[in-house]
Amino acid sequence: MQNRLHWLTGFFLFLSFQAISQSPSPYERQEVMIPMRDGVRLNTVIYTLKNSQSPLPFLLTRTPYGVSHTESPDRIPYVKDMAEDGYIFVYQDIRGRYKSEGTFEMQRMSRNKKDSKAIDESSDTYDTIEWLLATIPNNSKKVGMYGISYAGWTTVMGAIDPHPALAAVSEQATPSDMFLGDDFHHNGAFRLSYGFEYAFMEEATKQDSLFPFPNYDTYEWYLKLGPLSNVNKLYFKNKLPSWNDFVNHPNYDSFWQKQSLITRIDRPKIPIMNVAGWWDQEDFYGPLKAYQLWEKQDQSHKNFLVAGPWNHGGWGRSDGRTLGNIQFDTATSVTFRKEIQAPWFAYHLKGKGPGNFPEAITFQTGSNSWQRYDSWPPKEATKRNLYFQADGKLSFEAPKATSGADAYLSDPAQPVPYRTRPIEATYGPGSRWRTWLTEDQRFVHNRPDVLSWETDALPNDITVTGEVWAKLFAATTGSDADWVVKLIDVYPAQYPQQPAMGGYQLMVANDVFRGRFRNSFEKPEAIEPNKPEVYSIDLHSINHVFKKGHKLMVQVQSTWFPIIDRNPQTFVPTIFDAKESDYRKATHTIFRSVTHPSHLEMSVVGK
Ligand code: PG9
Repeated sequence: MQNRLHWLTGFFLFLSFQAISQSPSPYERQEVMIPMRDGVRLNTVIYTLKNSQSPLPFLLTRTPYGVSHTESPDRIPYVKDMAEDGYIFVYQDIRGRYKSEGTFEMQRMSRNKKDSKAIDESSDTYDTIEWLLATIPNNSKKVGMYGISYAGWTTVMGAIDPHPALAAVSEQATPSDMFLGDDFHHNGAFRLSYGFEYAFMEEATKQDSLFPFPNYDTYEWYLKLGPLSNVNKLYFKNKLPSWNDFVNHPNYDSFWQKQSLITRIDRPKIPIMNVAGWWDQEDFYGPLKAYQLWEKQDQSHKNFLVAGPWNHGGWGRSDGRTLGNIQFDTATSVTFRKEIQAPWFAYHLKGKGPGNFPEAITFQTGSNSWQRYDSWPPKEATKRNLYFQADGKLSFEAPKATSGADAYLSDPAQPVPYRTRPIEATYGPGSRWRTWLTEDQRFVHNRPDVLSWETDALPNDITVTGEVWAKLFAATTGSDADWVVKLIDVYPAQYPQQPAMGGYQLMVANDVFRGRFRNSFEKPEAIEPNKPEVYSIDLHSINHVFKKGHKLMVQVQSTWFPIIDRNPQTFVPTIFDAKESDYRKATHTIFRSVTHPSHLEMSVVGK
């Protein structure tokens, strides 16, 4: 991530930071090859403090995105507060990437522990730490590890089987489960544009490379691509292992289960700070899930959560005052870096500071304030149901009518774009990928294939802190369907604080569910046409105040393209083998009656 921060959006920030930082760096750089137990050597950049009086702990980050260009840590906004405290900073190319030897394998984690020469990211972390302790002079024999996304995941790999010197970690935006909620699928729905472009970026060559789209608007390109089988036929030719894995594992089989942190995480053995961004466009499910999994077995208060109003890795980049069009009134990323991240490592690695970290620190959007909690979600939250009603209304009262439904025609040939077109390549020039979750949803509101329900203007604030679930009672004329549910904060039409935000539709929770998996993610089943079924869809946790005068809105749609591949709406054993003729229009019905009361279940604090 460090490199991608640099290479992509972070590049200019780094440059501008350098411009104001003229004084010579107190850090000294070396680049070395560190041997692993099987003889493979990993390229590693090490920054040591030139005139350190006392032994210093290490801060290690391991990434697939290239480390050779990494600036001195006192010049990188993400870590400069820690650099001021003094550490030995270590950046490593993981196996098979950039200047490291060996072969890259996406999320390599399953070594046979009985074989002393077997390797994975956990053993590579262990061997790196062993080498650092023995080789780098003036070290305090303590190590911390941190990183965003892939480097968050390598941090988890360090923590599940920790070297004895690993004293504290901060995983930030780790993926937890690539079938259920992170980069490659959500609830079984395949994240087409991300999966396709990321597999190419990491596996076509040893260094990151972008797929050469002929079109600027990739919406058009993906639509013309047709059935997914065309990817290998026309472009990848079975050469990219991750794409082949997507094709060969269309269900939640042992391939995904073995890789999931759900089957890996047990008791937290060292202090862990999990960090999530409310509008993380890549791995939002991951850090919340990792926190929850560790928390279940946390008897000695080692596991912590921080969440803020950020996109993927936003806490490491900008000052965090805004995201897209949304303002937070305060520099949330600076607060994280200075007042949370730096003190966390200073306490655990250097014994500095009081160390009284609350269980959870989360930024509450809407009220724009940091909140501290001694449990997450907070115990005082109560469940309230927000029901779909006739005439596009939403209310906290259950429907009384014995019948009632709304319907729409969903056409895979005209899918709803997930963000405003042109949809630039995910990491391509000018890409607005990083802020799409904050985009004004009016761009699809009133499309005939997007249904909306909304409350009246709120007489009082409503605070939702904790989980949001959709319980959708729905039927289709087809035999498979996707259900996308979005919870939206509708700003008042007149909004003097920021006039351009008048009437804005801000998504605060969302997800997609692939209907074939309603009974089991392992065994997909066709949907019986026209039969109402209930779909429970995890819209994840939020901490948001819907302010007085705003409205709550729910939108439901069945395409979200091309981030989600098109569901043929005709059941086929695997969508990766679907034929052009399997993709058919279908009418979907959302029920709102006494017997089929579609609603959102929300964790509400206060009245
Ligand atoms: N979201 C990216 C990723 C992490 C892990 C596996 C695959 C992709 C990332 O930003 O690193």
